[in-house]
Amino acid sequence: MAKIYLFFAVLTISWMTVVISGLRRGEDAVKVEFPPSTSTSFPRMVMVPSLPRLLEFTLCLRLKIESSANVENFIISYAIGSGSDSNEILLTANMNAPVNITLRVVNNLAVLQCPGLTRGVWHDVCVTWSSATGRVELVVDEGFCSNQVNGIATGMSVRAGGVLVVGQEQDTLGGGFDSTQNLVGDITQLMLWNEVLTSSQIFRVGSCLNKECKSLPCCAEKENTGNVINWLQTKFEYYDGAKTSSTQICK
Ligand SMILES: [Ca+2]
Repeated sequence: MAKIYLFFAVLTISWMTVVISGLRRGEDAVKVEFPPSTSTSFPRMVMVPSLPRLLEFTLCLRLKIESSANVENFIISYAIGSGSDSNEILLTANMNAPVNITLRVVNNLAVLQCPGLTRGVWHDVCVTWSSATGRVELVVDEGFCSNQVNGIATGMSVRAGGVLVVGQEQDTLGGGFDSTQNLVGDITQLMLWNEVLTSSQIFRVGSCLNKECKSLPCCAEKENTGNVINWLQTKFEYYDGAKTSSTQICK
């Protein structure tokens, strides 16, 4: 009997090792699909740990907005309390011309035009913010669309202890959703660093996310593992039909 248990233990360990090493190579990952919302159903993923206080950050993800999505898509909402100004971080994509990504930091709004952002296509999106400079920078698809805005939350900080939701906008802490303020689409490789990455680092992150990543040694190492949100390790909970599925992110 002991031999049988040992056999299964070895099998289990071997299988886990294969899966984990597959993820670490960046060849296989998990994407999350967000179906449309209804008046009673708000597909979302909610980060289990909270965020630390941030004086700067770099936020990257791979994003595909579905063709059926609303004009305005709410991708990330990090709220600290209730009320219209409760979002410390709010990332949206507005598909009406002029197509733009917006980043709201402590109620300061940066609008970053990006005409190349289209529905139904995977895009690599990175945004940075610094309290010291007040600068917000956007890089989409490794510089295909780059833009920056100054004077955003200069000298302020993103407070710790809030709730980070992907796919819905919060009006109350972890709730207060609106069926028109959501994301309909897929995301993967969500990563957050507590610093502003350099342009060359962001370029490498984008390169690792897109179809060329298999040829680059950087993939699945630092560029795929944010030090605040690590896509391979940070725990999320899924609600109202948001679901994970395996995908070959390099294709
Ligand atoms: Ca709202």
